[in-house]
Amino acid sequence: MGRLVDGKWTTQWYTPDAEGRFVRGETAFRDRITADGSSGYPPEAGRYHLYVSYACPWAHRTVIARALLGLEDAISISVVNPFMGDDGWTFDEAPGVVPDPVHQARFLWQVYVASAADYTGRVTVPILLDKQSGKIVNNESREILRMLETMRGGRPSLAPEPLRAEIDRTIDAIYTPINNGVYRAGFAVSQGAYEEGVTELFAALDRWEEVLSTRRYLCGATLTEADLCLFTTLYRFDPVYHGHFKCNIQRIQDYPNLWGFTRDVLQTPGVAATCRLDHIKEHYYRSHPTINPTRIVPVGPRIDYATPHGRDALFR
Ligand SMILES: N[C@@H](CCC(=O)N[C@@H](CS)C(=O)NCC(=O)O)C(=O)O
Repeated sequence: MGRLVDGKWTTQWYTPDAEGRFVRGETAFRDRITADGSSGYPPEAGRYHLYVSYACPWAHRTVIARALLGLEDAISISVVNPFMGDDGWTFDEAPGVVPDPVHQARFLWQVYVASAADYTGRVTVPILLDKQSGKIVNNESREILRMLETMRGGRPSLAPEPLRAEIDRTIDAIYTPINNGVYRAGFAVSQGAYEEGVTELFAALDRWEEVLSTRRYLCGATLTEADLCLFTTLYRFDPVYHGHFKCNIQRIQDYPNLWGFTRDVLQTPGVAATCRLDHIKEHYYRSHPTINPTRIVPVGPRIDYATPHGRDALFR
């Protein structure tokens, strides 16, 4: 999938390795907003723009952080159409799509090319862009999360200093088996690669289920970036990864603690408004013809996310 436009870019879902494993590429734009502005990017309200997809778990992390850190007025946002076809992400009109006010792009690749004329590579969300120069600052969700932290007003931190090392270790620990694990299972093109991905995924879910039986959040009593990183994968799990990516050893709803945790984060004020299951289902089921050639989007499953989680009382 993907194509060359004026020799400027290519995008491909993935190039499997010799054993059929999904291999995720490195992100290209890695500048930083720093508190002292020494990077050339000071934490200035009104200066930065976020490009996201509501469907994408990586982008979703940054949308939640923007809401919880009170940055909705300070950082503007554009939302792509959930369907990703041969042209990659677009701003084609649909419910929930927010067009690009900076470059008036129709295709997301145009934002990359406007930033680096010779850019070739994957065209991904999220993107944090500097409106002053029109250039992409960074397109790695985890780094964007930490940058939003420097712009935080009076809201509670999602990466408090004393917990930072543990937050970083936790984000590292869940990345390969869980966040990327669902893709390693779903995009595998050999039985062996799929089984490797799905087995590691469920072994990790079992492990974190245990951890979450002893503490409310991954790093203790405080909601942190690490929880957002886990949440955006768990939220998509039963409606999409379980069926579409064949991650079906069991559901998240079958894990009392992971399921309670999912509802706990979702019911945190500000989070539900960032969650769009319609974009999520539309994106995955319609955009991967090798996995779902009919592009039919399933109607179910019916899931009650509003059930009280009780985790506040449990870990008081
Ligand atoms: N490492 C990146 C991954 C971002 C990513 O892979 N985003 C997906 C959407 S879920 C995307 O835009 N894919 C388009 C493509 O690969 O062509 C991050 O965490 O920000």
